[in-house]
Amino acid sequence: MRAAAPTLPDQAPPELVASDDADAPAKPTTVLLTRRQVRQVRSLHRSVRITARRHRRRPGRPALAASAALLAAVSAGVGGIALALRPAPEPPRATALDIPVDPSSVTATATSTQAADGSTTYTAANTLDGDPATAWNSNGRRDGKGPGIALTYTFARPVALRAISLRNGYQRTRQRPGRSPVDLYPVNGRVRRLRVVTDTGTWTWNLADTRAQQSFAVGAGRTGSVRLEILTVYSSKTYPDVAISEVGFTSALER
Ligand SMILES: [Ca+2]
Repeated sequence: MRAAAPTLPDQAPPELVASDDADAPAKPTTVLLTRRQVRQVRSLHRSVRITARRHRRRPGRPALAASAALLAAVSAGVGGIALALRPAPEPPRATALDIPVDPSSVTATATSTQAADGSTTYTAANTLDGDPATAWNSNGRRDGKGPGIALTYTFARPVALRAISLRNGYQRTRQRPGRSPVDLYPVNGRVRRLRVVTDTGTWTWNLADTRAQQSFAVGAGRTGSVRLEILTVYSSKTYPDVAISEVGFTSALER
């Protein structure tokens, strides 16, 4: 009996067909191959064609089984390459599982604090109120321009700390009747470099001289507190105090 010569499939193998909906009609998709992978596919196709020609010249030989096996190998090879080239699934966004630490569950203290000026306070708690126009100010006249001064934030319960955010300087414009407004950002010092100390380690955080919020990814594990030790500052030419308007924390969501 003369066996039919094997033929290459007219359509792309199922592995090369993509569809978002399993029930929807499949649509061919484009697969990008490296030169090496192109050579592999061509070599496989060449082997099939040679086997098919031999089979036609010598009908009845058990070459059909071998050809079918080669066809399967081609499909598997192409499919394997397609699978290898399929974009890797995106890793889960770690940030989606991160949540802000409730500022009301954090207490802040500082080793140096400027005394209140009337109703205007400069305590470390001002960095947790969500208002950039209120700030912690050090007592620069007594304690120097900043290096060695530290802020400590203690959590009601230890948190799996992921990131710290900070708004540098005193981001308030002082308005007084009959006087020109005074931008208090440049006339107070700003933090340039911090040492971040948690229950699990110590890091150095270099900050920019900007009013924009800055973030520091810690990945520090569980900690009951964060200590921000000032190493260097952007000095002001007016007041010797250093200021921070806001500090926030992000922790991993814990079930
Ligand atoms: Ca504030």
